[in-house]
Amino acid sequence: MTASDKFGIALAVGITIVFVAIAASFASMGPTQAPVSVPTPAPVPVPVPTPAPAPVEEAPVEEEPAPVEEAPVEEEPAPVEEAPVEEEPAAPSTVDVSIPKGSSVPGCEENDECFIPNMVTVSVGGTVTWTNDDTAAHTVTSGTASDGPDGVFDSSILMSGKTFEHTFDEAGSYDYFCVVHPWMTGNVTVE
Ligand SMILES: [Cu+2]
Repeated sequence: MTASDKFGIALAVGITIVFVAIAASFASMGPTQAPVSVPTPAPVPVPVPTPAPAPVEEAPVEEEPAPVEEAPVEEEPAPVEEAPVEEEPAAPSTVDVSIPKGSSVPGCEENDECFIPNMVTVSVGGTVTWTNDDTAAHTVTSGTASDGPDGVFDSSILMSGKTFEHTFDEAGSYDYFCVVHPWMTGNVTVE
């Protein structure tokens, strides 16, 4: 072994020792706190709030006015045509009355048939004509059997087949009778 060999070994040993010593010193220092590089989180992109779109102001819907319901026009009822007042037929201006057969015997008064018709109506100014159709004589005398003749008209004795007439110029009710047969009564209404 040469001197240079020895030197080489010695150098190697020495280097080794140095390394060991360094290693030991490192070991004694404890685990080196390796700076942990904390990964900073990538910045979360803050979402930029998009400005809410301004609310479109809705054009106020013009409310269509409710259709005014037209009040149904009440139809005026057609004026009721007044029924023409039935004009009472004007009283006749002439009336005939018969003095029937058998009226000289009581009984005709039960059916108001001593004068036929026993009640008549004539217009003012109208005329009533009595005809004696009986075989007996009679009278047509205004008034009543109970109160007697009133003087308005009187045929006096009217023989069979004869006639008597009287014109009434004033409205009113005229009773008459036969003075011979007081049960014979009649009436003339003038209007
Ligand atoms: Cu008579």
